[in-house]
Amino acid sequence: MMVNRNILTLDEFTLQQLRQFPSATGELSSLLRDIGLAAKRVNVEVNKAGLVDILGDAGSVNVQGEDVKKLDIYANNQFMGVLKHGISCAGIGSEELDDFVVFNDEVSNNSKYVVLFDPLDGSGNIDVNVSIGTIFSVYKRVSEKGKPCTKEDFLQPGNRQVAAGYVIYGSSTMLVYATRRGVNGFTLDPSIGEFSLSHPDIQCPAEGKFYSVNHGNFFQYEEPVRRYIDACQRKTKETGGPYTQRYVGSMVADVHRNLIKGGIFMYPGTTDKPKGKLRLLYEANPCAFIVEMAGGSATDGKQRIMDIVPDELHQRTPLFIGSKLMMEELDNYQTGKI
Ligand code: AHM
Ligand code: MG
Repeated sequence: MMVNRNILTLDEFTLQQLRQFPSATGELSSLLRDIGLAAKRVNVEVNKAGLVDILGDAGSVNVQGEDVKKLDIYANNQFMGVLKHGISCAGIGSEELDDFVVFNDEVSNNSKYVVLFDPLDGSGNIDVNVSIGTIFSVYKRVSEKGKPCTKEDFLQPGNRQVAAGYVIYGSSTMLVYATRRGVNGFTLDPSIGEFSLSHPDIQCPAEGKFYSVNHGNFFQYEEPVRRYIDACQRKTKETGGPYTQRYVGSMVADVHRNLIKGGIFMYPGTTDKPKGKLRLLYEANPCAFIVEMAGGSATDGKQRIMDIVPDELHQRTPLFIGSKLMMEELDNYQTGKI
């Protein structure tokens, strides 16, 4: 059977989009190409993680107080490296780095964007061969061009994102990428080493049957969340169910399933950690942008995730995200309507 080679690659797709806007500078396309390259390099290492001595603790502890695996560091350096050497990015913020990194060279100081990323999310799953991911968020800088970027460029609310995406290193490797023009998914075709458009114009179903939450924390959740989870378990055919509980423990994988099939993902605050575990700037915001652009929604239980004005690079937030109607039902619990 002849392989269909008419499917657009990521580069072809972004170039095609660019052709529709002759005034665009191409910086965003170039940035995406850089990210795609880093993702391919990380993918190669993730695939052989069980084989080589890259697996295991690197012996250091990251700024969140968690053990750093060697692959986290490798991924962080790859993403930072391509962005630094590219022409579109003035600086980055990363889960693995204490502070923002301002590239501060002539080209970077004239670049349009800053990028925030979690280089390898769900890294607790590396050792057991379960999907992990990279999440990224792109902002147009607000500081003066020609000068080094500043903290204000990074601490913008999520509603100012110009693009966001994630890469899943799973049964196949995928890059899902959103701009205000829509959400598109590309699957890595290993035979040509390119991300190829496999999921054009992704729309999140308004309703689904999946709910994803860590049940182990159930008794630490606030009452409205517990009542909603209880309702999920009681769904019948008549009330849109039955629901299925699915929780990978890699947010990218859980959010991706629910984006494609319809569902809701929750990481609520707990009594121990009222702000939950997930980070606003490079986990919640990019996923919120992608899911909203596909027709879903995302909140922290009180307000829209993307309206939160951040004050700190590593700040955490509770996260509820997914299909529109499921989020509305949850909201009814959280606002006391049910
Ligand atoms: P990480 O950034 O340290 O990998 O943590 C984030 C991950 C998410 O991918 C996932 O949804 C969550 O942690 C799972 O946490 P828990 O095991 O507490 O349910
Ligand atoms: Mg993470």
